[in-house]
Amino acid sequence: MPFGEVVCGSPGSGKSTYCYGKHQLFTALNRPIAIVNLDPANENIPYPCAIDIGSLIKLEDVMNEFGLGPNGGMLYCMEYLEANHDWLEDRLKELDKDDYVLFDLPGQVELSTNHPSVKNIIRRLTKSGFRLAAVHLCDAHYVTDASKFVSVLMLSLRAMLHLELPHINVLSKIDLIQQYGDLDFNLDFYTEVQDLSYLENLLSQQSPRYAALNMAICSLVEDFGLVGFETLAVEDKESMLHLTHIIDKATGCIFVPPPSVGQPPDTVDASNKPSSERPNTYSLMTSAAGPIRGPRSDVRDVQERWIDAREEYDAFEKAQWRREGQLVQEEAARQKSKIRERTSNPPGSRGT
Ligand SMILES: Nc1nc2c(ncn2[C@@H]2O[C@H](COP(=O)(O)OP(=O)(O)O)[C@@H](O)[C@H]2O)c(=O)[nH]1
Ligand SMILES: [Mg+2]
Repeated sequence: MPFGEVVCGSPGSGKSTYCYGKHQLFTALNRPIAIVNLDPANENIPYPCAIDIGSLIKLEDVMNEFGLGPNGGMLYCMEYLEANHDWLEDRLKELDKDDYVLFDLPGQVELSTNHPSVKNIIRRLTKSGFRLAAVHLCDAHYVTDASKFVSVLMLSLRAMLHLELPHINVLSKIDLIQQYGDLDFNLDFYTEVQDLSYLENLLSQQSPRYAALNMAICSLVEDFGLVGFETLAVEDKESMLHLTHIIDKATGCIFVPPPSVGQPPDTVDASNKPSSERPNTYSLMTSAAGPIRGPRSDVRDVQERWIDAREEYDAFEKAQWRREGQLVQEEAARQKSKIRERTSNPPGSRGT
């Protein structure tokens, strides 16, 4: 049963960068991963692409042939993909059965809020056995303005209701949020979406004419009780790990590391390695279902890292990297001198 993610969000919200980050993380974790680019407008794709919609249809050809603009052309491409679902299914069958599959979607908002093609494609994938979660990226700078935050809430709710998947909303580029000025509330106010009535003053200052309408939207969002946000800074390993854990929990995915060489597949690692070096396969269920812990698992940690004490953390991390670099250089120098010693003094040379 293949697991995966449908990565959606407005243009520039960081979808392709996230897919690349996830590819790097999974490769480091020895988790097999494949990325499917479904965005025909994606130029200079940063990640290794297992399947590319560009080999089925090109946005430029559609625009030239039908005289469409980029938006109309994009919708045509997605309708074409829907009509040629066999193409996608055949390519997906060629992937490794253990691959975790990321679908990098185009940024056109209507695709995840009202246009039916993406929804129909997802429905067919789900029917064919995919266990998917929607990961909806929203640029974190929108939370620095109350009325923009209301738009993001509406957009997120709409995408949740439209895509009908386990859904994780994410405030992306959280590492840049400090650049946009002080937040009116702590970050947890925006991620937990608990009591939006606090926005009333700000909304009536910013757009007095529509304050009542904005508040009605807020209470609608609150009534559904569905919208909440995770945060993401794609270059922060802890942030990526935390988000991965949340998504795995949403899809029910538990990654069982492959057994050591020589063991039959699907068995636990029974090698003689010390337990600290072996995957803890016996308690996988317990740890997967347990509470999520880790350095960025609490939004207050995220606030401290990226807002309250960003400079101090940056300086600390820089010093750590420098130290790690030094250690690597020292180790390389040590190895080099060992090799030099061995070549100038080969074993057995003493006796001759
Ligand atoms: N600082 C920072 N920049 C990011 C992050 N994620 C994406 N970006 C930048 O945002 C821009 C748009 O990203 P891209 O992945 O192309 O967005 P897409 O249109 O949603 O695929 C690029 O310049 C990325 O480098 C992040 O977590 N932190
Ligand atoms: Mg992209």
